[in-house]
Parts: sequence; structure tokens; C-alpha cells
Amino acid sequence: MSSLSANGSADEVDETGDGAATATDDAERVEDRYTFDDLSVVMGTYNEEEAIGTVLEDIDEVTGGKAEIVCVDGSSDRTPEIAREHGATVVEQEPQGYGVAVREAILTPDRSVVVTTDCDDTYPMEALPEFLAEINDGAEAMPVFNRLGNPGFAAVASLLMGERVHDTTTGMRAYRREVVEGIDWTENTGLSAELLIRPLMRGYDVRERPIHYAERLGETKLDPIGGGAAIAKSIVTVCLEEQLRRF
Ligand SMILES: Nc1nc2c(ncn2[C@@H]2O[C@H](COP(=O)(O)OP(=O)(O)OP(=O)(O)O)[C@@H](O)[C@H]2O)c(=O)[nH]1
Ligand SMILES: [Mg+2]
Repeated sequence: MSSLSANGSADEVDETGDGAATATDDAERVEDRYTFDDLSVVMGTYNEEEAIGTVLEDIDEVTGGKAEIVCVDGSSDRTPEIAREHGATVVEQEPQGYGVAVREAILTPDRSVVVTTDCDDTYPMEALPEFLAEINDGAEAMPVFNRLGNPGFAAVASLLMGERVHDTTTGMRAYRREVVEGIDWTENTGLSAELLIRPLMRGYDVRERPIHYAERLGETKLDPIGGGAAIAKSIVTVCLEEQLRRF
């Protein structure tokens, strides 16, 4: 995809069952490459005691302990204690849905690059170096859109946006902080779709990369019917809002 606007580029990375993204604003190109010292890995955590130790250990191992980790937690189990034992910053919050937690998680740290993920061991933390490389590449190169993977809502979103994407709902993405902070977000369950669609439709460089998606540890927090309907509604609403914004 190559729709560009004055504000530059965002990139996104994807995967094979769920996607992953990066958002970069090349209006303000960076000379130095970002490193793991510039990276915050953030997530909502809601009764994930089965998975959180593994997830946080993987992040530490892959980034040499350099990435900052932020968990916005609504748990009644031992999740927050385990997170603190692993050195993560824990923000306590009543459980109010995925997007409310992830919004807080994105806005809590102030490092230049933020990666969102789930705390259920579904996403491969080994992909973090590649995500960071894409952010660095996107900050330095011409905006490009690479398409890989193939999810469900993507077809509808692609039609509405006029740009083909393959996964609108992935929880694993990398963004340039100034991009996510420069846009008003409104969705909750559909936040992942919104965080893809708005930057893409504003001309940011969004890239998809294939990653492996593992079976979840612990129980889902998403109601498949209600959650699916909420995501579909978010996709349609956000796409229409962004189309109207162009006029
Ligand atoms: N703090 C907080 N975290 C939440 C809430 N809802 C979901 N999460 C977390 O957000 C992430 C995504 O939730 P999941 O249950 O994995 O949803 P999903 O990825 O759509 O579905 P599955 O992985 O298939 O179960 C997980 O780390 C959850 O613990 C919430 O209300 N509050
Ligand atoms: Mg999940």
C-alpha cells in the first residue's frame, strides 16, 4: 500500500493467524537506530497467571533484559505479583475490556517504540528484533506496505479502506510512539483494528510480517460472538470516519 500524506509513514508487521504492526512517522526521520533500550513491550493482563511468567521471561531473554515491560492488570489471581517479580511495571485497573487496558498500557511508558502483545503466550517474542528492525527501516526508508498472512475481518476492512490488509485483530504490533499518540482512539474490543485502520488511512507506512501464532495458555477473555460483533462494528465505524475525514 502506498497511500501517503503529509504526515508520512507508519509501518505494520503481521503474522499468519493474527498480525503485527509498526507505525513510523517519517516526517521526522531518526538518524540513530532504535535499540531495545528504546522499546516498551506492553499488554493487558487479566488472570494470566498460567502464561505471564513465560511471556515475561521470553521478552527478557530476547531483549537481553533491556525492554521495559508494562502490564495493565485487572486480575484477581497472582498475575500482578508474578509480573512484579519479573521486574515489570504493573498498573492496576478494574477489568473494563481489552482496549481500555491496552490504551493505558500504550500511554504509560514513554519510550519511543511500543510493542503491544497479549499475555497468553500466543505471540512469539522472538519476533521482537524483527519488529524493531521494521520500525528502524520504516523510519529511514521510503514508505512501503508488505502484505503477508490472511485473517477474516481483513477482507471487509480492505474493501472499506481501499487498501488490502491481512489481519486487523492481531494483538502484536510495534508502533512509533508519536504516531499512536498523535491520533484519538475510541474503540475498546476493536482497538486493534482501530490502531491499524486509522494510521493506514492517514497515509502511514503499515507493514505486515508473518509470525507464528501459538495455542493460548489459560482461558480466553474474549466473548467470541459479542467480541466479534464489536470488532466488526469498530472496523465499519472507523473506516467510515476515516473516509469522511478525507473530505
Ligand atoms: N487488564 C485487562 N486485560 C484484559 C482485559 N481483557 C483482556 N485482557 C488481556 O488482553 C489480552 C487479550 O485477551 P485474550 O483473551 O487473549 O483475547 P484474544 O487474543 O482476542 O483471544 P484468545 O487469545 O483466543 O483467547 C490478554 O493478555 C488478556 O489478559 C481486561 O478487561 N482488562
Ligand atoms: Mg490472546
